[in-house]
Formats: sequence, structure tokens, C-alpha cells
Amino acid sequence: MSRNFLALASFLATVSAHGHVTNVVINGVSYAGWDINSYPYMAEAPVVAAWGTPNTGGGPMDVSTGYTNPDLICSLNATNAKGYITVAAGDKINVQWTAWPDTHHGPVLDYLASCGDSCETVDKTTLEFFKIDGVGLVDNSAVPGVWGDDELIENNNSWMVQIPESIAPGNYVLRHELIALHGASSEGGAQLYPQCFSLQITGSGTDEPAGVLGTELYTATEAGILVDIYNSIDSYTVPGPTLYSGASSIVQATSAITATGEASTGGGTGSATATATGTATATATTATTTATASTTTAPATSTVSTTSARSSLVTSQSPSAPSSVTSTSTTPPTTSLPGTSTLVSTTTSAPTSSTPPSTGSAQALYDQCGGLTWEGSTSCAQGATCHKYNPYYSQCISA
Ligand SMILES: [Cu+2]
Repeated sequence: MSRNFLALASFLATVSAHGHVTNVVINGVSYAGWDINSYPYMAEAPVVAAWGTPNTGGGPMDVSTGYTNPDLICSLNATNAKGYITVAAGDKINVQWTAWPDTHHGPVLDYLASCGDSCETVDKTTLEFFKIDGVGLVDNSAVPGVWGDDELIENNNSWMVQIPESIAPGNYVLRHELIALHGASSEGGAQLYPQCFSLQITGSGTDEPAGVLGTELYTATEAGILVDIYNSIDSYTVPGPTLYSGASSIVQATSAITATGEASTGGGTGSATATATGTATATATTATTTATASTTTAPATSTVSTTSARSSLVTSQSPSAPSSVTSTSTTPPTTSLPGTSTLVSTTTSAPTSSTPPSTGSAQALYDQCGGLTWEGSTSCAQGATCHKYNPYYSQCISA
């Protein structure tokens, strides 16, 4: 046991590379993501709304056999989240990442898929995703362009997505994804980084949009996947199915964290039973109207990539004035349960970007950097990135 533990511990210490979602913020309430640095090593990980994955290296999904790998659904060997977050249709979710490498340009996409009775038990291979957000090339004035990913970085490594008001209430998986196109000029070069959260969406919408299986979202040769971003391109078509008509494009902003919430557990549509903290539910509910009111958005399609979108980001985003969501939090959430409320009085808008621990030496270009039995370093020298070819072998390739 101790031997295994040591192996795991050394693995833990060498975790590095791309990034992961640390948490999501809804109306000021922060909910934990899947903590890749500790949860995979626990016999029983904490209950969170994020789907689990052993993808400790944070690397892209294996697409060596095409973009049909079930890992593309919700990340490497993803397992259903044990909890969910209740959110109102129309609410905005701020997905907060660790620092995203600025070499990794590409689109940011968000999808929803209905789970039916329960996202905790649904078979992920049956989930049918419809796209609610897709931001690709924002500014093409200088190669390789400014992309959704770059907006995310500029937005404090976070991304704001709005749950469409028009969709029917129910249990949904939010599939949030970054695509890196730096190697996309050759087939299989586009890197996909999907992560999922389970949501219970409330509201009075009625739409049940048709979706696409996670293993059928993309093809290796479609325009948004096979593309050379180091040659000037006039336009870019965000890959995947067309954008759901009820989706809205919103101005990017960060969300200040004013409280922490815990994922709910148990079934039941409509009633948020077994909520661990009174804080979370109370806040989320009261803030709903404000969030809706603050949606100063211009509808846009997924293929729109104009400079104006970019500038609107810049102007709208002043770090000292966090998004309107914050104002709702001035009403202190009713802390019905003593000790469960972790109210933060100051507005800390920054996602805690964990600096990858640097232990040992980074692997040189073309050296092994991972694999099931690999006990060496999983980080690559500067300019190289650890690419997973299969569960048994990862290699440092040019970033
Ligand atoms: Cu990479």
C-alpha cells in the first residue's frame, strides 16, 4: 500500500501541463470542480457536481483513432458526478480554470445534454449534446489570431456561459470544452479538453433541443478541426453541431466569489433536496433576477468572429468592478446552518490558479512523459507538451 502511495505521491508532485476547471461560480456562489491534484488519489473523493477523471496530467483527449473516443464525452475515463448544482435557466455560470497556456489557441465551447432522471446514473454514451456557446476566432488581424481561449485567459482564466432561458427544466450535463489548434494543421492535431458538470436546471422553458452524441460531435477533417491557424484565415467555423437557436452570446466577465456552495445529492426533479448548505441554495435563488437583468447581450452566432466582440470584452472587463453578479451578494445569504457558510467579505475574483508543482526535471522533446506504469516526470521542457498517445504512453512533442 505504501509503495503504491509513494508512486502516487510522486505522480502527484509532477502533475503539470495544460489546466483544469477549478470551480464554477453561479451568482457569486462557488462550487468545487474535480480537483485533479487530489481526488484521483482518494478512495472516496468528495461529492462535487464535476464529473470525475483520472486525467492527472491534464492532457488532451486521445484522438489517434479519430474524434470518436468516449473520452471526448466528459474527459478521460470520465465518471458521473455524484452531485449536482441547481441553477435557473437564464443564469450565468463562470467556469474558472487554472492558467491556460497561451500557446493553445482555439475555440471555447459549451454544450448541454439532458440526463433524464438522473445525471448521477445516466450512461454517458447516451448523452446527446446541444451547443449553447461557441466562440472561435475573435480577431484575425494578426496570425495566429485572437481566439476564444485567449479571451478566457484575459478574463482571468475564466469563461462565462449562460444557461438558455428557453430550455425545459430538468437534469443536464454541462459539457465545457477548450480546443487547442496549434497543431491542427495536420489531421488529429486539434486537441480537445472537455470537462463536465451536472446541473439541475429550473425554469419554465419548454425547449428540448435535439443533440448529438459526445462521440459524434466532431470529425477529423471538418473545417473547425483541421485548420492551419499559422496561415492567415478570413474566417473560422466553430466545429460541432450548429448552435441552439435559444443560445445567447454574452459579454465575458468574471464572477466574484461571495460564498461557497456544495453540490446537492439525491434525485428528484424540481426539488433541491438534500442540499448540503443552506447558503448555496438561498443565494442562488435570490440572485436569479439580477443575473437575468444584467444580461446585456447581443445575440450572435457561433461563427461570428469580429473585432467588436473582442473590444467589448476589453471594455466590459474591469478587474476592479466584478460582474454584476457581485451586487446581489451584498445581501448576505441566509446562513441557516451554522458553520457551513464560508462567506468571503472581499471580492476575490481570481480563480486560484494553482502553479504546477515543479519537481524533478522536465522531460526532453520526444521523451516519454506518461503512461499507466510510468513513474518518471510528466512534465515536458519548455516548448514541448506532453501528448498522450494511449493509456500506456505519452510523449513530449512540440507545443
Ligand atoms: Cu497542449
